[in-house]
Amino acid sequence: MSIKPLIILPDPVLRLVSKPVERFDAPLRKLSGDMLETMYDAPGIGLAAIQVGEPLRMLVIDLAKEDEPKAPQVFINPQIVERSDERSVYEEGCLSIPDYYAEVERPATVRVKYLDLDGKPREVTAEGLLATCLQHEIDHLDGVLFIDHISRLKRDMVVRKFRKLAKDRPPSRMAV
Ligand code: GNR
Ligand code: NI
Repeated sequence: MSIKPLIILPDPVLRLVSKPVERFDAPLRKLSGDMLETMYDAPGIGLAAIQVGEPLRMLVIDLAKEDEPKAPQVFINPQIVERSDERSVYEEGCLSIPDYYAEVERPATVRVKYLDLDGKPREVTAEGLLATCLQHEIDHLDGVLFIDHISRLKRDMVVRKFRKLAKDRPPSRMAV
């Protein structure tokens, strides 16, 4: 397994719409392992494939606390099939927008259909942090970032700041 460089705002790759996974093979397992290792290293609680430059509809999540055993979860071709009317607000962050945090309101509960690494259909009803994290990650698969859910004023400020930062550093994908 290996740690991959993270794609950072304002890289246009983050705006791509990812393609469904069709092959449940060794390279897919390798990618999911690399994504988990990259997420643990960051550290983060979730990661979408596009954040390491792979436009595939796949995401990983681990909500285990530091003193708990690892609990990696892989979601392939996930689809939200039901959203609660009830909303909840979480302070969100994103590994592709380092050190920026903002409150986002989303459905409190979602039902998600997805495939596991063997291509087997699965379903989960998620609430709390898992619901928020799944929605944040599934947004990534459609090129949507959590800053798209905050006010335009705040979003413009963040994007401007990251554009400036990008000018002072070489594109991360060249830094291999
Ligand atoms: O590590 C992460 N923490 C987080 C906190 C609140 C809501 C969503 C997240 S996901 C984020 C990792 C990330 O950027 N995933 O795409
Ligand atoms: Ni993110």
